[in-house]
Amino acid sequence: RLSRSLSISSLSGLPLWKEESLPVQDLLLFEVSWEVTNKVGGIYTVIQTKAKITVDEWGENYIMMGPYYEHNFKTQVEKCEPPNQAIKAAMDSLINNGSQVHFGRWLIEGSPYVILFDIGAAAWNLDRWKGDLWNACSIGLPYHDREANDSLIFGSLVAWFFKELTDQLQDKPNVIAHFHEWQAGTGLLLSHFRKIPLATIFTTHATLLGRYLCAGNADFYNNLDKFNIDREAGERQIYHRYCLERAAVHCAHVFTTVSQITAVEANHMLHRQPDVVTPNGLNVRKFSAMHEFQNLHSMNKAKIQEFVRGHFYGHLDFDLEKTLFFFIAGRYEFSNKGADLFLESLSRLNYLLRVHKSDVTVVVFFIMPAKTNNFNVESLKGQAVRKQLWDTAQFVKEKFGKRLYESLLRGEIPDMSKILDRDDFTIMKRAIYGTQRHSLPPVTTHNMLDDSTDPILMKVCSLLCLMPIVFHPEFLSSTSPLLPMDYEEFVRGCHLGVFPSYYEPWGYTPGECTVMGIPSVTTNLSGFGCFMEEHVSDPSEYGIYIVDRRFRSADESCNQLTQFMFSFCQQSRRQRIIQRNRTERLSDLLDWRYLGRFYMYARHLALSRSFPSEFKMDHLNIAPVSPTQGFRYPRPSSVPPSPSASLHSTPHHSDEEDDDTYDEEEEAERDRQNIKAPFTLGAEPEG
Ligand code: G6P
Ligand code: 1S3
Repeated sequence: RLSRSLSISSLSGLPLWKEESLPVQDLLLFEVSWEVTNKVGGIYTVIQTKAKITVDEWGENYIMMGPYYEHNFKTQVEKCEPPNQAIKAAMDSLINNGSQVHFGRWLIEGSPYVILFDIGAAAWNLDRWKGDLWNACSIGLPYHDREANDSLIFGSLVAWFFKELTDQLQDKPNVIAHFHEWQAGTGLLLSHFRKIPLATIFTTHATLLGRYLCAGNADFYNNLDKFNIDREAGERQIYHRYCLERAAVHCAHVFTTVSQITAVEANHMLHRQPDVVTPNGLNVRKFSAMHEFQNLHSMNKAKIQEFVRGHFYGHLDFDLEKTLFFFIAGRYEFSNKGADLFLESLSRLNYLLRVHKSDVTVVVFFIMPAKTNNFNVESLKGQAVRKQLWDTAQFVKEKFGKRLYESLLRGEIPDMSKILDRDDFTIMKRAIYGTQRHSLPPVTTHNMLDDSTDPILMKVCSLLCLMPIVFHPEFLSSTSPLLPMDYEEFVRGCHLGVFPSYYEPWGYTPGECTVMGIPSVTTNLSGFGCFMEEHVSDPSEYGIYIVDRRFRSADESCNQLTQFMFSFCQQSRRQRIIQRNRTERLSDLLDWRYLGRFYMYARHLALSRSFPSEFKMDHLNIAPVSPTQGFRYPRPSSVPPSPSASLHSTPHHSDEEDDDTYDEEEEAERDRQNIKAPFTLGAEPEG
């Protein structure tokens, strides 16, 4: 059955899974996360992008669970009745006992069912539920920790729901419950102690202690085995959260994490080796613009150029045709996300560009949400000034065109020096005078609440020379009056995403760049970077630059990043176009249709451990999978073989690419033929 379910992707030769090999009609699959319909960080992307393939496999037997927020529900969910009587009865039981539970279809691709629990409406149970938690596993939660208390309310409602549901079902069908991250883990914990018959999976997307220790500038990876983890958690006042996380990890039938590097971390911080690594994928169809993606780059770059014209008005002493746009984006964790390293490298890059008298300008965007009270006047004014210049140009152009036309109708070539009159010149001069500026363009686009202590601003101030920087401390939106683009459009319009993270269990940002054909920088401390190192022979040739932050000093990493960016600036337009084509070719590797297999394996394993008499791994015809196994993209065939190419640790393109006969499609086809054996999952693909 498994081998029938394999199909080969026409794009890269990767095997894609079409169907689940489990008897899904006899099962219910629940996925529980604080980020279902509720965007907080990267887990939202995991759940949202994976929905489509999971619905394709599980149909109506797949249900997500999350917290209810009225605004999210109204804007993202279509209310409906549960299709399953047992689910309805379980929900009714909670509702009849004073809780509020909502059911509907989440309006994302795949339209999965969601059950959302109202945390506020159940808060009156908190003290009782704290007692239950204590009695179950001796974990006490302090009064002031709102997040932990919410997690307990959510978990108690989820466990209660599962109790009611499984009482109704009486083991038919069996239930798999997949919990993400510690906030959802309480539900797993309570279900375990109440002996509710579930096959449970717990996925950690980052360990609590790892995140805290790295943000505190600890030399984390060199001391993984040396930390006194209980003491570290206590000193950071997160001991109770840490206990919830560790208990959930140990109660789960199957424990998974998103990358190999986080698996090592989890082993030290949580004292359990993950059973499966479940790398994060993307719903690639959403991003894949086929051959249009180069055009999309051009169109969106033009929008960014417009913004830059306005933002830097009065100081536009650079050529936008020779300007590259670099950006960093994500949760605002200054050192964890590598914003510190990026800024330092930008300063060094600026120096190199000047020394080499480069005519390239780099404009750098920081898209990291911080506390603000709206856009600042100076930024808005910049766009207004640009708009006024545009309107003036249009007005004069209209007049000019009309006079020229009339003159031609009369059979005359007009006297160009007279075709515009004094008024026209006055209007134009006034418009130009209006662009005079006595101050420098602002670094931030918003009024920041903590500007005096903001780490990006402080670092910018401390650097002697820097290229133009725009700090946009809010997520992007196509309805913004300042930069009206959504994130995807923005990424497509940029040239390079730079994500030199120190703590990054996976890291979606470079992956999103990849599927949109935009080169990016990542590190060998990010799950994504390690995954690419493993599955792509020469990632930099495909536009994935991996900074070594593991085995080099901070200064050396900074120089390496500077060198990557400097070499990128030296590429010709043609080389950039070719590199974007190559980057986009890696998309299949990040597709859930390919990576979803690891989730499948985790489910199989959980069933075999929780219901061993019904589900045996050998009967399921499934063998352990390891991300270290199998698939590898070859070096692009037009790149010369070692040793000459080994001199280039940075973007390199052969002479062939400067030859007009060079054909990218041909190269892609040649590379497809060279691709190495794929992952195997118990069965070999048929033909
Ligand atoms: C795309 C478009 C080309 C354009 C190029 C600019 O490839 O299809 O028409 O010339 O982008 O690339 P650049 O790297 O200079 O933004
Ligand atoms: C986490 O979100 P973050 O940005 O706080 O989970 C993401 C999804 O698994 C992961 O990509 C990221 O590295 C983690 O850090």
